[in-house]
Amino acid sequence: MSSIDLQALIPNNVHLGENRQLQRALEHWQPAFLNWWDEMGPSDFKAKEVYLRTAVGVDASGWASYGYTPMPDYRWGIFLADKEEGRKIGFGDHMGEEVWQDVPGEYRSTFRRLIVTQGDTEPASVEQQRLLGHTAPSLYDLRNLFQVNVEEGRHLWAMVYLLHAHFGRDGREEAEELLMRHSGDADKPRILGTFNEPMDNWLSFFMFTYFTDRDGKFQLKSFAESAFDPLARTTRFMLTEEAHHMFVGETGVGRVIKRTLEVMKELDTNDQATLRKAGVIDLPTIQKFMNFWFTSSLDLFGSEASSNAANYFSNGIKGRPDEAKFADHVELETEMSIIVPNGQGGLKNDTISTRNGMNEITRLEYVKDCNVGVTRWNMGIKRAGVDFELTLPSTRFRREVGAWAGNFTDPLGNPISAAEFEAKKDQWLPTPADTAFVKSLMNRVTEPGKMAAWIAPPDRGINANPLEYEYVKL
Ligand code: BYC
Repeated sequence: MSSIDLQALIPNNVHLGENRQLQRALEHWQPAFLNWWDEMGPSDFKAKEVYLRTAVGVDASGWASYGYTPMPDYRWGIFLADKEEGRKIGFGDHMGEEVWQDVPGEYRSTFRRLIVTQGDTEPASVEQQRLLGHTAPSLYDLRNLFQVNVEEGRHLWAMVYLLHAHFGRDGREEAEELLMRHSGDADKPRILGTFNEPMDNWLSFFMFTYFTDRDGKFQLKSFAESAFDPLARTTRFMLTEEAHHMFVGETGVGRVIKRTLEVMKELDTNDQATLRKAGVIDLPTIQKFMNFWFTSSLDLFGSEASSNAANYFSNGIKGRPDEAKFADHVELETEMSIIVPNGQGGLKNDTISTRNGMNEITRLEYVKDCNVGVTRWNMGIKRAGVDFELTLPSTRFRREVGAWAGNFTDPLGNPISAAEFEAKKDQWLPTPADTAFVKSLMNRVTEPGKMAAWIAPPDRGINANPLEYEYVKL
């Protein structure tokens, strides 16, 4: 197992102390990061002690320690999963060759672009969530928000380490730029669409951590297959932390639904106005928020047919999530079918090479994974005896990237006219009034163990602590 230097200015298991130049470069970037955290991170909670999990190693059995820390003192470190001796490239044209410990010159700009894109999403999400602390429904949720935030900060460190260690001066410049673009900024926005969406309520936060963090899971899984071993090792460890973020999303949405079902039962109604008046979020509104964040996250996988994606796969840059479970790891002459607009208001099947379809293959795996939680939420609804089912919309619905961008469909994926979409979109997507209503419920609850009225308590506390634990000392 790799040795861990926790005492260093930058905790790490990459022997940073043995590479003075790299250490100096990263120590130079560190104050810029802290400055960014100060200006763009969670607002107004700097001095507060938060019960946080900190990565202190990469051993599956004991990689984290828990304790009170003010967020600016969080030990953001560089942790790579242990090296797998003799690891070979598992897919594409270089299949079976030794993995690379450095970036081959011919793939340098591609790797740089992908690492920058991945890195860009991490601080972007912290910026999006910056103000949510003011309206947290409980101390438990407030702590989870901050846990997610500090870990996204660490994921930025993970990408910045690769940029500094393997991309020389260009990499250092990109690392600086990662702190200059900002979510929603008119002049210098974040790279990918979803990360510029405003997030001003906790229902959106839970949907984001369920759907958008799950894109993170699948992109990281693709990188975990990479022939560039430091990228594979970095992302493998990031996945360990990522699981908690999706847990926050799944249980968060589940608790919102649970509370709504309780009030539906109490009042014996499914009338939207009555439920809203009673201070809970009606199920059709939850469906609309789900439609929004799911479809936005679908765009993050890129175009259905992408020569970029084919090149990533052929060259060993980015594999499919869990590549080992596919039968053919080269896909040299294989083909697959995708559904695209037929140019006359309908749809048709197109045959493309499997390599060109890598984004779509990953997206479909993602959709399957999204459905697991939806099924669990529906079981709760069914158990409560309520006749309502949440459903993921079609991957053709409301797309802004790929074959369906600029084409309109209903949530089932049936092509419709722009006029029909315009006329019906308020039934399918959150309206300004829906968002205003959800926002109106967002009042801060700070008493340990207490919950806002629109959300049920979680089943258990954090790290075997009771729910009444003081997760943030305000
Ligand atoms: N918005 O050939 P295509 C996470 C661009 S989330 C705007 O299909 P490609 C996290 C694309 O860049 C995971 N632009 O693209 C979650 C390309 O631009 P250029 C983040 C978009 O390259 C929560 C052009 O459209 N990680 O970790 O096959 C909290 C042509 O498209 C979008 C990654 O994304 C979009 N949605 O695939 C915190 C992994 N989609 O080059 C963190 C790194 C596409 O023509 N990124 N474009 O200017 C990649 O692997 C790929 O860039 C993509 C797209 C999968 C995003």
